[in-house]
Amino acid sequence: MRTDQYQHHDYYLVDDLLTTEQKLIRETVRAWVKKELSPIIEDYAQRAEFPKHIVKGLGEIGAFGPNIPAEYGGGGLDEITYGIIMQELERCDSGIRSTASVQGSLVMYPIYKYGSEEQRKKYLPKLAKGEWFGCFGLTEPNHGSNPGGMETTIKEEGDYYILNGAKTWISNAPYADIAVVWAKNEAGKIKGLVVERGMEGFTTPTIHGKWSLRASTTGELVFNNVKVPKENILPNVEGLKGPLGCLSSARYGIAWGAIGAALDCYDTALRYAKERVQFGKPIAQFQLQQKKLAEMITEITKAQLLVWRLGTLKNEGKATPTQISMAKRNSCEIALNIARESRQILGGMGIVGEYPIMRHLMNLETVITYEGTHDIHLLITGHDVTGLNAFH
Ligand code: TGC
Ligand code: FAD
Repeated sequence: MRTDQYQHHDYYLVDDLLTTEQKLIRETVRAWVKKELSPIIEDYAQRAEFPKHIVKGLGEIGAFGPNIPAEYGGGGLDEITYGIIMQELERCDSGIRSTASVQGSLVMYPIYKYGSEEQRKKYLPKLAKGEWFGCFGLTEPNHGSNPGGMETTIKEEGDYYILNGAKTWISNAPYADIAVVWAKNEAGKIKGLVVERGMEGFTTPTIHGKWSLRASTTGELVFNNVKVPKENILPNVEGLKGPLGCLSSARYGIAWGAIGAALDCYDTALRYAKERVQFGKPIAQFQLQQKKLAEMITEITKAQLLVWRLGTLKNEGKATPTQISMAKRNSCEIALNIARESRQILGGMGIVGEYPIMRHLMNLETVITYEGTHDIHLLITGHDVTGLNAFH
């Protein structure tokens, strides 16, 4: 069992830009992570098992829907606080942040934003507490980066929609009580609906054999003539902007979160480099290792400032999806580079579970892929700055 020795790194005093409440919440989440998660996460990841029992705890610390209004069970907090919570969770493990991102941004957010008042009251408070667990089905076997091509359909039949098709690579699917699913209606328009476990013809097979995000569970959603009551359709959105709007919220959380993984790698590598002696000196005294560490903290600092600014824009309702894409892409890139460099600083010890670096490194290969691949976010920025669309 590993002792979590993490110490805070804030080279440019970004903390001065945070409120007292934001800092307090960060301390609370960090203390919870150190007590409840850090001691167990490596074992769960090694066994490729999701620590299901932590779902309730995540609900208790307010990790599910912190930016959803309190009247629906959310935290009623601002967007920077949301980002901070995601960062603290991902400092421990990207899969744990993923669990919270999906529940908050991809399940609660669409129900809050696009759902009826009845749907909000039925689902949100239970999801916020972690009594119900949700997943988000957009990606399909033939449509990943291009979700607009989806083949999953709904057909009206009396008081029901008949749902057919399949989603894949779905985080939380094997344990989810409900799934927010995106499907095309008879007019070819994309609609969102809430599918509940137990509905006939709905199954959630697990995807096995992942070398990444091993402490998070991933599966498929298979719909074989599933009768979904009409009241389960999300009435207030139509088209691809529905799921993409949810992604904007989740991508924002990842932009903060991935910096958490980077911080944990940097912190580990810095401590190790000061303690590990070769050629009669701590390796931190060698210029090559100092270059690595100095570049890491520089990139972390730039990313911290970028997401803080993005958070203030989001609080003012001014953050654009393209700004969010830039920050998600940047945080994933710097985090993955920092994980790779940190692993090298630890030499052979960099590959064992006694240190968190290899786990972060493997996790970040997913984080740089889901919620839009690295290429896709670059093309979104390219489209924005040139006005020319590379996709169509
Ligand atoms: P395009 O024509 O550009 O857009 C269609 C409509 O959507 C609007 N829109 C957005 N709205 C809100 N937020 C965004 N980020 C938006 N991006 C686009 C857009 O304005 C338009 O609206 P309207 O009113 O004109 O209809 O769509 P396109 O078909 O050309 O696709 C463009 C592209 C490539 C950018 C998009 O499809 C994309 O982002 N692809 C990547 C797919 C992706 O990110 N999948 C993620 C699946 S979920 C997941 O990975 C969860 S992992 C969770 C975890 O475990 O943490
Ligand atoms: P593809 O779209 O097939 O892309 C393959 C390669 O082609 C990539 O390098 C991509 O960048 C490149 N490419 C594609 N189009 C272009 C282009 N126009 N120009 C240049 N290059 C291009 N999805 C959900 O809906 N819900 C979830 O909860 C969820 N959780 C996930 C959990 C995990 C562990 C993983 C790995 C994925 C998850 N996903 C989820 C799916 C994820 O969003 C997709 O994997 C991702 O969007 C990429 O789709 P794809 O894997 O089909 O790759």
